[in-house]
Amino acid sequence: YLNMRKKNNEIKLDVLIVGAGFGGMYMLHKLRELGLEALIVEAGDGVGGTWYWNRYPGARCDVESIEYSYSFSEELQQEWSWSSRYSTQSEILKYANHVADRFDLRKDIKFNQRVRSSVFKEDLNKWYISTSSGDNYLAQYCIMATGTLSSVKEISFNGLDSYKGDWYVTGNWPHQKIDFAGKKVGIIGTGSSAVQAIPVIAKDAKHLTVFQRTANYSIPAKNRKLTVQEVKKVKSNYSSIRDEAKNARAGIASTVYGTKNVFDVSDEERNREFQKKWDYGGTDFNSAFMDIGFDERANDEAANFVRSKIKEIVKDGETAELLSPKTTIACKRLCADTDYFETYNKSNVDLIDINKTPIESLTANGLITSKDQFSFDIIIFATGFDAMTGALTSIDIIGKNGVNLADKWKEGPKSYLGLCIEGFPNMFTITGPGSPSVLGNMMVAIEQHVEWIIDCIKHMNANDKKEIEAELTAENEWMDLVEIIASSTLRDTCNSWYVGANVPGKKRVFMPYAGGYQTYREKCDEIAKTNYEGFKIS
Ligand code: N01
Repeated sequence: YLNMRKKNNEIKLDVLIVGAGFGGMYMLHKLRELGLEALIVEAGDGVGGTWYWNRYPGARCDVESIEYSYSFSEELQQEWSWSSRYSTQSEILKYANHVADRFDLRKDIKFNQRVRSSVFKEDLNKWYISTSSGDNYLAQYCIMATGTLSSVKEISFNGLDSYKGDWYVTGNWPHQKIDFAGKKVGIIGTGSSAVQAIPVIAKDAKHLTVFQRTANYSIPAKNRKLTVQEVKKVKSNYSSIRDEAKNARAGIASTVYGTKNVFDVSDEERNREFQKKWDYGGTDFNSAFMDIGFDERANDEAANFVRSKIKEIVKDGETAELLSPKTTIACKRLCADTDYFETYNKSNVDLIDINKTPIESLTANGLITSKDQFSFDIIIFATGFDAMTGALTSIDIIGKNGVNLADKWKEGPKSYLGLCIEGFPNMFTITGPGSPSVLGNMMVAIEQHVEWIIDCIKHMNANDKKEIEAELTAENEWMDLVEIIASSTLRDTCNSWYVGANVPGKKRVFMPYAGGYQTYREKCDEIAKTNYEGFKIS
């Protein structure tokens, strides 16, 4: 079918979507419903995005599976049953594949092709998109469903080439099972990925050495199997769960937000609330009180509670101190773990503070720090992502007047609503910088963006319009608002990937919209209702 439509090695489409993760798949499904010719180009050989690439041991969701799932099809939600409170990567990937099969998506997905460039042809109002396999597409709209944590940070340790052992990156994990039994393993990084991987690897490895730069807050996930009765109850109640999620600050229905400030209550009541959240498990610990994310003294109370838990769990005092984070608790994304701190009580696990003794170089057998030599059979880099912008700036995206997106974003990303970028007409970004995306439930954020884009394209077609572009003033005002909101919180108080501080040379800018998902959605709806205020439509 595609070959028939191919002329001059160029395939004409209404819409080209980049990426077959949850964003791209739903986008394709909705575009088909509109009767448009749409196609996904995907670098991997399967669907699932994040869940396709992040196959490291212990990888799981940190939003409850009931809520981290599509809401758009009643049949889909009735026929699919989640096994656990937080599902494994393999179960989520199975779900992604089920969705692809159920909605017959694969026939419009080109796998094993990476989009290399996307150039806006001003004379045609269309995007000319070229891929690694030599295919070219000409499309009215280009939709970037490229994910927020999908561009793995460059592994740039000295001596990597000389290292003779095996090495793996959590964000691009091999498809075959890695056997750690009897192996000496080193892992660099203690973010969410490492926090999930470390306890699992420590079970099998002969020895595991963890190299930590910054200690991280982690709350026990309290993961468990869901009972048949629970699943049944959820299935009969899905519509109200989804409604609640749509109207919640983080797009999660189950989060219970405290209605008091930390110092409104007695020490006993405060501790009781923290303990309740700790026992419930998962990442909504900070919602125990209203001001944890805003007031440093309040924040310190929450942080002290977690630090005291770490000291209770970890038997060796020095290790416990090293694992106790010194940053504010509302700054980085909280981790949700299963036996993370407990793992440091095992005799085969060591923790190295690389602030004190930095890694100097990898060697043929392992690595050297400023103090010691380590030999490893396997080294794991759990060093994170070029978040929110990396997946987009790694493609040559050329807009009007030959402007490259990477150049436009040198001083930090600019986008209107995290959906459209001035100078780049007819291009949409699903969960782009400037939208809440990573600050809440990605599935809710994805569905909202896809549905907004669909309504926008419908509006364009109904009015016989060919080009839509964000206005510069609207974009600037929006990004100013994103910054103002972030600076009213404690989110910018440490070196997180939210501000790009984890990537050397990246401009420090708080990228997601922190004003709450529900407020954001209302704003997007209002803009659509007022004839797309802030957009030039022609
Ligand atoms: O990445 P990270 P991640 N030398 O950037 C360290 C989502 N996610 O893949 O903090 C030495 O958080 C770095 O140290 P520092 C979730 O949103 C979700 O773990 O920069 N160390 C840090 O310890 C999460 O927030 C789940 O000082 C270096 C670690 O590597 C996001 O993805 C699971 C270094 C990187 O941590 C990213 O998590 C996994 C260097 N050169 C991920 N460079 C769920 O649970 C970096 N580090 C759903």
